[in-house]
Amino acid sequence: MPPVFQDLIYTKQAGLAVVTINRPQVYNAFRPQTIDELILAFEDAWRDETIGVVCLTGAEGNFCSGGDQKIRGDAGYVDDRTGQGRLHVRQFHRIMREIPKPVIAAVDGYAVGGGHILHMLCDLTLCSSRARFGQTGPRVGSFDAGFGTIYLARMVGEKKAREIWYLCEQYDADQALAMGLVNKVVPPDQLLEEVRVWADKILTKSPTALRFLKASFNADTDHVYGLQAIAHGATHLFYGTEEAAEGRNAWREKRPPDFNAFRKMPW
Ligand code: S0N
Repeated sequence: MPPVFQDLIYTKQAGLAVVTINRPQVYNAFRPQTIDELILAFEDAWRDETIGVVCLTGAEGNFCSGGDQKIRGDAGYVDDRTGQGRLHVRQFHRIMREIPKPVIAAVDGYAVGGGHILHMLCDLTLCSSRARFGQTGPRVGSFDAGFGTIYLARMVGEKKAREIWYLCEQYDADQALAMGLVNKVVPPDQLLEEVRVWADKILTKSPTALRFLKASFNADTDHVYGLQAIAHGATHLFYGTEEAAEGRNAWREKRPPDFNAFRKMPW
């Protein structure tokens, strides 16, 4: 029996596991429980010998809007099960990369912030014509360095990656296709059918060849794991600062942030 989840919808059919983040009221932003459930779903898909492809998607017209800013405290995202602040999305990043089966992102609507990192870390991305992509960290007092910077630059080039992070603008589906962020754009009502088509093609291929190819593609950036651990530790420390709080609070209060007081740090 597949595990039962609160924040996800998890289905398996004819070799394809579909993991749907199901928090549409916050555009599928993730909380600590969501991350824990995503890890469990991917572990299940990893173990299941009938599954050859995993699809990560979001419910009701959006992919994922990143960490849930409504529960962001000074020490991470507050886990309502324990009261602890957590910042552990990299544990999910790791299993997305290491599951020895291709992972396809199906992006409808927004894939922004930590949600943008999730689609990037999928092996392939199919998106709808209404998809929108972007990073938001420097606007909301956050940053996701490591794969979020180094792997993005591998994908779109250094100049474009820096633009994406420094300006925090949004890019539409055609722009994403042009810069190599996605594999194909389709009408919204055909997105999951297209995933099925791609999955069926992959399912006819040698699973062993695919797993070694995935490991080999990953090898080029596996060194980033250590940098990511340091970077996410830095983000954790950053969240305890007034500067980070200004970004978070401004977003919650729907006003522009004022970071001017923080440009004077003497290091
Ligand atoms: C997605 C945006 C652009 C949509 O704008 P639009 O269309 O104007 O709709 P809104 O009215 O803004 O949103 C609709 C409702 O959804 C809520 N909502 C949207 N996004 C979030 C969110 N991320 N968290 C909580 N709620 C969200 C809105 O509040 C609204 O609901 P109501 O009406 O009830 O207020 C726009 O919403 C937007 O910009 N969203 C925020 C995007 C963002 O900044 N995300 C966070 C970025 N940071 C991260 O993801 C870091 C987390 C992370 O992965 C990480 C990084 C480093 C180290 C560790 C970690 C870790 O987590 O472990």
